[in-house]
Formats: sequence, C-alpha cells, structure tokens
Amino acid sequence: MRFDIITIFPEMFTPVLNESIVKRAQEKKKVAIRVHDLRKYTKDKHKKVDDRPFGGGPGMVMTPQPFFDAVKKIKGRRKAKVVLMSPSGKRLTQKLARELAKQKNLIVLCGHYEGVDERVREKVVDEEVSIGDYVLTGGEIPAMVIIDCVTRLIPGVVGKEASLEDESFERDMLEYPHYTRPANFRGTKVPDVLLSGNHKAISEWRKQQALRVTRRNRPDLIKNK
Ligand code: 9D3
Repeated sequence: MRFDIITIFPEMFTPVLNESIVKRAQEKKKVAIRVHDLRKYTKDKHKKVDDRPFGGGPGMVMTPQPFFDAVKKIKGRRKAKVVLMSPSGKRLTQKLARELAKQKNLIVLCGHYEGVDERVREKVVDEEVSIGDYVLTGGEIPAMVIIDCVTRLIPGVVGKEASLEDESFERDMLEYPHYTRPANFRGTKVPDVLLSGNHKAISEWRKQQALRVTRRNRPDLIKNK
C-alpha cells in the first residue's frame, strides 16, 4: 500500500513516521508513505496557498490550483483514492478504516484555514473524512490518524492476534480491565477471581466488567438499553 500526503506542514509527519509500528511497516515494505509539500506545487511567486473567500466572511480559503496540480503529478498513471481530511467529512470508524485499507494507493489532502475551495472537493476528492466532533487546527493530525489505523490493518503489519482482537471493538462492548504482576501493588490487589484459575468464573467476571465499563463510558454502544 502507498500513501501520499499533501500538506503545508510536511515536517509534522516526520516523528510519527519514524517510530513504532508505522516505522516497522515501512521497513518491512508493507507500506510506503510519501509526504509532499503543497507549496512546491504553487505557481504564485509568493507560494501563496490561500485567499479571501468570495462572498465575504472570516478567514481564508485554500486555493484550488496547488491541490489540482499536486494530485495530478502524484497520481501519474496510477489509480488512487483521494481523501480530504475535513471537519465536514464522514466520521472515521473502524469500518471505514477497513475500507481504506483495501486500497492500493491513497492520496490524503490536509486542509487548513476555513477550508479548501469547493472545486477541489468536486473534481479531485473521492472521500471526505473527519476524525470526530471537535475542532483541530488542520488536517495533519487527522491524516496521521488515518495512516496509523489503516497501516495496522495491512496484512503482516501486526500479528493475527491483535487483528482478531479488534473485532471486539466492532461489536458492542468496550474492554474488560486488565491486570499484570504484581498481584499486590502498593496495597491495591488484583481481583481474586483472576488468580483463581477458574476459567469460567474469569470469563463471567470479564463479561460483567466489560458491561459495567460500557454502561459508564459508552451507553450509546449498548443496543438493548
Ligand atoms: C467555523 C467552521 N470551522 C469548521 C468546524 C472551520 C474549521 C475549523 C477547523 C475548518 C478547518 C479546521 C481544521 N480541521 C481540520 O482540518 C480537520 C478536522 C477537525 O478539525 N476535526 C476533526 N476531524 C478533522 S479532519 C480535518
């Protein structure tokens, strides 16, 4: 799988791409990630990427030309899905991540200011994605979120165990609490049942705890409320 990121802040990606699972996935050639500086595609002599909105109003709008030219150049003759990171997009879920992970080529556009000129959406973008209902300063962190959650879904990037475990998040329940050694940490003990060796009792305890956590933090996940 290949990612091409188009951004006015390419340096923001460096630390994320050079650590952990995403780094290993690149080393193992499971994924190639290229970050492109949008300003390199400007034709304007001041490398301007934004302008005032027609019709008035606050803020600036990202100008279409650099996006059109960057996507055309990066695509070349390959087929690629173009994703715009935007607060007005479809919400990113594990299901959407799985869909994106099926692509061979993803081009991700990072917006800024009040947004991008509508003609970019109309003519260049295939899918508009938001990572949730809160306001960020730009699309870079959302693009990193896409890189992270899509990369770990590529076969061979994380073990089978972890990907099977994911399925639980796509069900209707959050996780049960986890404990490791020591059994008594500064006076706080691990629940006795987990030390009992009684697998049926452990399984029941975990199910009940998962339900408790879900009711408390994500009641919306429980269907038969
Ligand atoms: C007043 C209208 N604002 C929209 C809520 C303008 C605006 C705010 C912040 C336009 C762009 C941004 C920058 N955010 C993103 O580019 C972004 C984002 C986000 O803010 N939240 C969740 N997902 C995303 S994806 C891209």
